[in-house]
Amino acid sequence: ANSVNYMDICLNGKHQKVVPGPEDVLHGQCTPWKEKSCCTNNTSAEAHKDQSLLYNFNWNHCGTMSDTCKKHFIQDTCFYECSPNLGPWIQKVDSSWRRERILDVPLCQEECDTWYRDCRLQYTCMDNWHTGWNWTSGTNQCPTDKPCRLLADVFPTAKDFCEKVWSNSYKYTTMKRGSGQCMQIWFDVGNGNVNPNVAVTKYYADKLN
Ligand code: FOL
Repeated sequence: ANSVNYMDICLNGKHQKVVPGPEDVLHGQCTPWKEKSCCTNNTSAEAHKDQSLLYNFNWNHCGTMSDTCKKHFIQDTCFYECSPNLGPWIQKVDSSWRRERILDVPLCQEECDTWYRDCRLQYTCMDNWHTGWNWTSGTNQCPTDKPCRLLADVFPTAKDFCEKVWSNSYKYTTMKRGSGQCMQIWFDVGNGNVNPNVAVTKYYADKLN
């Protein structure tokens, strides 16, 4: 019954709406959230740009990131900005750019494993992409004492990558897509499919009560 407290909530972040609701159009990979969304169409469009205005974050900080890898980061951005199903994992934070964060969202194993598989041969200089960059140019650049390395060397395992890249937004799990107990950043809606994360949020919200 009290699970309602955790359902249909938007993160109090930099770009999220105050209350989730339908959007006539969401761009590209963010379209699965259009029925009930915490992101606007403008945010969804920015999420697909290399130099997006969301955080001025540059995926290409160690050379051009492959499209195969980048599509997972775009999907993560859609999930982070658009999902109304993050209630059980929202925590207050004292930060310059957001009032709340997500912590330990249980990510389905395949979601993390395919993301890591598609990115492991890309390059990065940082094991936490939230902090420590050189922003003097207006976008994130590697600090001089942090050389570009193979992502698989910076993050030796898929678990290491998914958990550390956004400072523990995600928790790696061995639960499978469709189990109802882990979150998917990738899913299809339409053809009778509903957002699978609604049931996951309900499951954890009920447990918290
Ligand atoms: N995806 C997920 N899943 N979780 C997230 O928390 C998340 N966050 C972002 C994007 N996708 C996400 C936002 N990313 C800075 C860097 C990255 C970023 C937002 C902001 C940034 O300005 N970093 C500064 C420190 C700022 C501060 O903490 O005051 C730096 O020093 O690099």
